[in-house]
Amino acid sequence: MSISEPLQPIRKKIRLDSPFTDQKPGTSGLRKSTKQFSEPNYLESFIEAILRTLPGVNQGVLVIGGDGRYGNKQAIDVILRMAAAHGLRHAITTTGGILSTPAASNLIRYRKAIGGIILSASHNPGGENGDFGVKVNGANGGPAPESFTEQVYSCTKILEDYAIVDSSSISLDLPGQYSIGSMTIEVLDGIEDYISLMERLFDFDLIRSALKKGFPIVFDAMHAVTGGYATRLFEDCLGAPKGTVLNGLPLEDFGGGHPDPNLTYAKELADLLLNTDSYCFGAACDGDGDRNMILGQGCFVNPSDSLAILTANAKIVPAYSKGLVGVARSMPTSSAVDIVAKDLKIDCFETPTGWKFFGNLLDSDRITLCGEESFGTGSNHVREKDGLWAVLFWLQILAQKQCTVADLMSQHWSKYGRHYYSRHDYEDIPIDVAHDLYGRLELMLPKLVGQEFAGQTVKTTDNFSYVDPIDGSIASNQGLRIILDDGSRVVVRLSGTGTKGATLRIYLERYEHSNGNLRQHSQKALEPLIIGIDALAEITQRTGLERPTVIT
Ligand code: G16
Repeated sequence: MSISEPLQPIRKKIRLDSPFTDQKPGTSGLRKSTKQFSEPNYLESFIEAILRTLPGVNQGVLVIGGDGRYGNKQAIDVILRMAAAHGLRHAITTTGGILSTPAASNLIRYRKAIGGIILSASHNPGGENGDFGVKVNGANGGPAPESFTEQVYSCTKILEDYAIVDSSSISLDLPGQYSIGSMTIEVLDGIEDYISLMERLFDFDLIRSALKKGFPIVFDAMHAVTGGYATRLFEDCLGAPKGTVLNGLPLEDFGGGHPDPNLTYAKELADLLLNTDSYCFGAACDGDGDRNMILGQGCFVNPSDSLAILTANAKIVPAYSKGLVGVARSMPTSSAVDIVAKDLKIDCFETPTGWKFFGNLLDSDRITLCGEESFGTGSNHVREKDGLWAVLFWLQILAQKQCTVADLMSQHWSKYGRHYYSRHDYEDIPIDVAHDLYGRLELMLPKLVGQEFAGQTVKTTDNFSYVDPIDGSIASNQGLRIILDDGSRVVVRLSGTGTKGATLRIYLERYEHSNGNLRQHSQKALEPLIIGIDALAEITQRTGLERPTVIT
């Protein structure tokens, strides 16, 4: 079916006063409350700035999709009509407008699009009272670099109008071909291509036979974007029983939940694995499908350890059987992977927080795998972190080694030692309180060197900055680090992705050698650091919070 109407772009005046003045130019898009996005001209203004800034718009191909949250379909309708008004040749979107972030990255790459617009506020809650977001990915399939988002931001400050075509909405119910004026639109099944990619990377036969032999798994889609993907992958392709995927129906408000796969927000899954013996393996992904949490029976895998374990066992996976060229982790991620990289004699890079910093390293073939402590793991197969890819990677290793998650972790620690690790988040604290706390601690840093902290001596302190080894760009003010004599460290950062107040993140790490005590509870092992940073930065006193909002 085709909607043939004369293309009459109309220019609509923008009446909002500087709508994006509080946008953080460092993020690869815009994340705000749904209410804010519903204001007249708000979404349109931001899309206009993107379409004026993105290279290749005239006659280009654009991928558009989202995580299914409230506002997803309406936003796709607006973006398609604006894309037509800006002279795009072809737009690709998906049935129901559902497209996970890694699947979008894949589509952009293999359809040679100029980029993609992904409608998601990631792991933030959705619905009318939740959050909405617009992310922009470039032609390499990865999050747009800071230089691009800064240009978009500058453009939003001078916008006076936006261009849109007045046409009726196209249906996203079934795959099909449409057109608006001279722009063609393809609505495709957003799941198929992604599954084909996974089939090329992993040995599905091996995983299928391991599951068949009696290795019960469970996956929590958290009523978010991965529901359809996971059902097709685990239940249809890999033969796991029906019901393996929990909360598999994508809902506009994620069923009222917070689609962030951690022990607090994926509690239903955590209870199944940690407090019952029903399953050998459990996993969850976030709102847009790029994050993952891995659990074994009675055991939680912290994401820093997960990256180290995938690196150490990568040759098991067909796609990485020839070995890895290098790995990278974000600065606050524990150095568990560094030790493995050293053992494998491959490079290990330390980048600032945010997936976009891996882009140049991946594009220039300096790394194969990368990850962040915030439940993000990925490889050079796309340019985003990829939740279901990480789950398949784990299943492939377990199928090959025929062991449990807990056994694999123990074997890993007894070879490499254990990096006790935890992140404490203090959410929704007043912005001025957070900035005062951070600023005060930063001023104190130089004086701490040589002083006692948490029973050790402070070796170095700094505010992390990064020089990109490929293009020389500099990212400074990326987090305060206190590094102790025994290699333990505390990192303090302010989140760049929250939408309510400020979020203070405290990252704690302590290394225990392979012949040390590897069986402690993390919070116990990290206690001196936890007490030390609370006293030093006056966290409880200044925030009024007795304990962190989320501990992972
Ligand atoms: C948080 C995490 C980062 C992650 C970012 C975006 O940022 O700490 O590691 O890269 O979210 O994640 P997503 O793409 O899943 O939204 P911040 O600044 O809040 O710490």
